[in-house]
Amino acid sequence: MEKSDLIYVAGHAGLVGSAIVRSLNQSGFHNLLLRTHAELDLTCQHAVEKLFQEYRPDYVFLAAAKVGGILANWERSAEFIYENLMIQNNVIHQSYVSGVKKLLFLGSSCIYPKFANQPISEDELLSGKLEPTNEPYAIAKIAGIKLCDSYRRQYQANFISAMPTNLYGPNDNFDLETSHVLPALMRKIHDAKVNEDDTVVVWGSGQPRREFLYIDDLADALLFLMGNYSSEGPINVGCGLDISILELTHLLMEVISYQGLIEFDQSKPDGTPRKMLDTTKLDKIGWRPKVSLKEGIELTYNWFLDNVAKHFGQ
Ligand code: GFB
Repeated sequence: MEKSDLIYVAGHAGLVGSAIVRSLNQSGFHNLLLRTHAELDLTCQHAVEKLFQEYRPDYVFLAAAKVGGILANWERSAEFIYENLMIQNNVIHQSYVSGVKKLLFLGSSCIYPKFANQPISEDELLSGKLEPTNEPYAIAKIAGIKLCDSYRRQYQANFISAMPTNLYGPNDNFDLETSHVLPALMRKIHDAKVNEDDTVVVWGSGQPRREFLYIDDLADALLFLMGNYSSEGPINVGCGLDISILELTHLLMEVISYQGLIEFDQSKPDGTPRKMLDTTKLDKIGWRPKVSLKEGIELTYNWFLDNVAKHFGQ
């Protein structure tokens, strides 16, 4: 990418998109095309066609998506499959029509089978049944990978697909119903501390294991891939370590300085027992994460205190 190139960051206001914009700005890229959800409905084919015809961006980071934690995926699966299919079909097709030099599509680790061999290699894709709680979302993301690969094969479009592990960091979603586990537990433990509650509720058994990548590490990896990777098929982006939800809860309690009891709400689903990514493919081309989980949680909690807790008057 040249500094003069026009770079469209679809979904720039979200957790991933805002980190990509930070990383681009820090790397000296300021010629950015940004549209909020209110300004542009990416599920509308004509609106997306109009944007690409008018601006003809050189590079596209497709970070816009309908995302959420295990409960949101389970309860609103029609929205998750419909909106994600529409967004990616519109942006990927118009990128081809308008001659975008390169597009990076963002998927998720939930595209892999529930009981994939661990750590999960890219070769496990479509080798088994998906986790039911997020199957519709996963199928939409798999369709996005196949769309990119098909445009690469039939039209020689330079479209790549990155599969990040569970992400967290500044600008995350802290809503207790729709968020992912790390921001949800951060908020719950903070609230328990402020309200002097004796217990904090953790969904499920606490036994599932998850891998967590700090969002600025992900953004750094995406800029690296945009500059150094150009092949068919997904490429995993992770940190190579996973932790049980119970261990995560204890780590969060340590950072937030809260000593209380943990209550497990077994009426909530555990989801996939484990989904740590094999990052050999990415290691081989020379990228490694920099931020440890404890350091990332400390950075995120400081952001939370300045931007979310204050908002709730805490
Ligand atoms: O992060 P999470 O919502 O989604 O849940 P997944 C991870 C694990 O944390 C599950 C447990 O076992 C949850 O039961 N958990 C414990 C909690 N307490 C909580 C809580 O208060 N809130 C939440 N949300 N979880 C997502 C997919 O799966 O992974 C998405 O649904 C996406 O589509 C994302 O792929 C990366 O990690 O299970």
